[in-house]
Amino acid sequence: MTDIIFHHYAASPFSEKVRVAFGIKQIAWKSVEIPNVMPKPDLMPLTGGYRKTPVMQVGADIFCDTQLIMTEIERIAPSPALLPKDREGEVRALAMWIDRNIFWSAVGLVMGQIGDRLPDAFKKDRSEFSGRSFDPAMMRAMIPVTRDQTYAQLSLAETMLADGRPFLIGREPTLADCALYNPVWFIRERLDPAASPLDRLPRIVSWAERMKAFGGGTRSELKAGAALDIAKASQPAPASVDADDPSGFRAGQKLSVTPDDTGKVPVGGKLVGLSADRISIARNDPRIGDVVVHFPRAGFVIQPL
Ligand SMILES: N[C@@H](CCC(=O)N[C@@H](CS)C(=O)NCC(=O)O)C(=O)O
Repeated sequence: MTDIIFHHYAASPFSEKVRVAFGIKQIAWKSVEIPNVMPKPDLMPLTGGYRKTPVMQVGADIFCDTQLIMTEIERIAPSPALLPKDREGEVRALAMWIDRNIFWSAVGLVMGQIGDRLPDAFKKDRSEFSGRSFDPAMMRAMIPVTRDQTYAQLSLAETMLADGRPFLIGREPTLADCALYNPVWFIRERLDPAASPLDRLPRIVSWAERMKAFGGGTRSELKAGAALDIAKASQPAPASVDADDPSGFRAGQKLSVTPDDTGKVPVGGKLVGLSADRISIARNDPRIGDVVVHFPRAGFVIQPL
């Protein structure tokens, strides 16, 4: 198996969603630390412009967004399953709700409390990233709202645990647990392990302790330059385009792919892979040669170039 190379930084909650999956599956992986703000000069040759954190690399295949990174990890290391075959749609839908709703309430809550202590470079970067001014005073004023929203949404997860099950949908952890660990970990790390509203959600707190106990798998450090050398020395894996896809896009067509929410930087290339789940585009970079960049379909806008 070609090594998993994970581009991330310690304080990134979406990275923690993946690191805990490495822990559950007891996977060995190589860690490349990336900056938490732009510029990211050693990441751009790989992604072609996608700037979010994390990114996963396997040789010359680059996987963007944890939605896709998690399904790819499941393919590489199927056991223990985070996407149980009979419940895959359900856990992926739960993960989507958590990523797109609970996460943002939790970020608002945390930033409302620590935003004014963050460096100006971070505030400027996150204003560009989100398309909205990163305004600590406004976020502080919004704490009652963000705390309410975090409480109301986490209460749904607390209800799921009410019958004594150890994990969200049953006896074993799934992708849904990894997704929920992202905002809960963020609140616990940046505020306090029992910060409000977690102090009202005892089942979530015990569940978070169970998740923490999985650790983060077997990590070894890799220099960013070495990851680029690996991409250069590798060939992308074959991919295929579904000729029946409702978009009508054809193999070889030039397209751009852009996240629909934050960090909206288009990545251009030639279509080499298309399914309901993912879009894969081939690009060439002067430093590393041919790579294929893979994105999920949900939450990404595809446009012909
Ligand atoms: N939908 C993305 C969200 C990733 C995301 O928003 N990550 C944050 C860090 S946790 C980010 O990219 N922040 C800006 C940055 O790191 O440059 C995913 O699932 O990977």
